[in-house]
Amino acid sequence: MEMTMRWFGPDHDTVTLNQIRQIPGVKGVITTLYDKQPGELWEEKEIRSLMESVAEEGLHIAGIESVNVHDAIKIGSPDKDLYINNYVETLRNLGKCGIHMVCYNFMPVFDWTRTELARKCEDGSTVLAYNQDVIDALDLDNLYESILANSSGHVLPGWEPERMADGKLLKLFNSYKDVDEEKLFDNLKYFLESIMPVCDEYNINMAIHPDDPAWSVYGLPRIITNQKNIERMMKMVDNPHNGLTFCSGSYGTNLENDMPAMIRSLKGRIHFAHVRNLKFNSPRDFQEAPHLSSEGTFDMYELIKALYDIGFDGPMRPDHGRTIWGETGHMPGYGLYDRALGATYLNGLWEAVSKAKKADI
Ligand code: DNO
Repeated sequence: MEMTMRWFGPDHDTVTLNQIRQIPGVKGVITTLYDKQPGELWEEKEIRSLMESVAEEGLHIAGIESVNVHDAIKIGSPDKDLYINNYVETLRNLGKCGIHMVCYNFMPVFDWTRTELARKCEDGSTVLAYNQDVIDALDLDNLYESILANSSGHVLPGWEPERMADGKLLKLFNSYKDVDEEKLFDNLKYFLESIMPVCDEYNINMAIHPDDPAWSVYGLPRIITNQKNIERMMKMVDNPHNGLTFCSGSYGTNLENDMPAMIRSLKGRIHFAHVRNLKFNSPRDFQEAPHLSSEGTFDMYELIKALYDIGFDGPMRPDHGRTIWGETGHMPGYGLYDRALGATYLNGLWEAVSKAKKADI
């Protein structure tokens, strides 16, 4: 396992590489070419220049989050092959640069969805939160506008104005009208079959991110939500490079998901781990919590133990943090302080689990 931090690049992140470097045990970042639109080709020289800026600060790129998949591929529209070709070439360029892990998602229209970006907690911190009743009462444009209004001026990943502003969201939404779960599985299969050869050639682990929350939002199909569907996905393109990002904060939104058991069933197919905790007011009203087990719903020790037991050796990162200690202006969920606490806690759990296991032998 390698502990990492997500970094959005010099123009989009308030957290600097030097700050990341000062977090104990963190040498790798998970990053992206943030200004690229889904479907656009990543040139090799652009990737190399990103790598150099990270190396100058004594860090390295442990993986990409994300190379976003164009909606045409998810919808299965006639122009999908154009975007798939760009995706394949992008993977080839990443492979040439020695990058071996790519996180992506296959969620229609929205990436992660939250209804509040700064819910106040008793201790004065703020957190991201989701309440299904709020979603049910909001029309789509209002959802986009409210996310935009609370994003501290950042373009949030997955909420690009190029796709959603000026009424585009409704059009986009409409273009998914014939896509149900079965069709989405078919389109994912087609995409994966097209990219596996280049992944095999350059040893690139594809790590699909789960749908967050792990259920349908606004009637859109969502498929990466539970063990049954993950198994289906793993089997339909049975190649170790077809793997996943195990995100506890996303699979964990559905309290029926037994996450340690899911991890144990996925040996060799988890290529990236996002680890965070949640607190529930009701099954469909939750908020993000400090990483520590006792502050939320999940037993983080059991999650880490399961990852250790299956021999997980990919990058892990603390996930969304609370906003604490007066930090301002950062990408919601991605300030420095609470994520640094999370990284340190997760490193501590990993050390404890690994030493206990070694002592057993
Ligand atoms: C949210 C993130 C997601 C993730 C994408 C991967 O904070 O975990 O936006 O990066 O779904 O493509």
